[in-house]
Amino acid sequence: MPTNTEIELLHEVKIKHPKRYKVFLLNDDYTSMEFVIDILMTVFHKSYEQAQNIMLDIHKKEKGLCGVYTHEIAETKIVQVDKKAKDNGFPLKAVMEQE
Ligand code: TYC
Repeated sequence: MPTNTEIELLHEVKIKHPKRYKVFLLNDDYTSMEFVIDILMTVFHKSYEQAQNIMLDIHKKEKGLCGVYTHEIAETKIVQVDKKAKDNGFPLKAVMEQE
């Protein structure tokens, strides 16, 4: 008689993990540092200190990782950044990349 574990193995229980997407903010010359910090805290739920570090990283290296999400959540973050930036007259952009 096979054990339960063996039966489970025979049935090959497969869990489908959703693909994950990295969301980055891009550097530009016009968006204020304060605004980027605000975006990182409100949209990406970073602490003030984390937000400051990520913002400075982007400022120096052209883009910075803000978080990793499922496709739908990553897309929502990008739309939120777009709307807030537009409302405040900044050209700030976010992009996503499959992990
Ligand atoms: N480079 C901008 C400045 O000097 C600041 C900035 C940082 C803009 C990060 C966008 O994603 C960004 N005001």
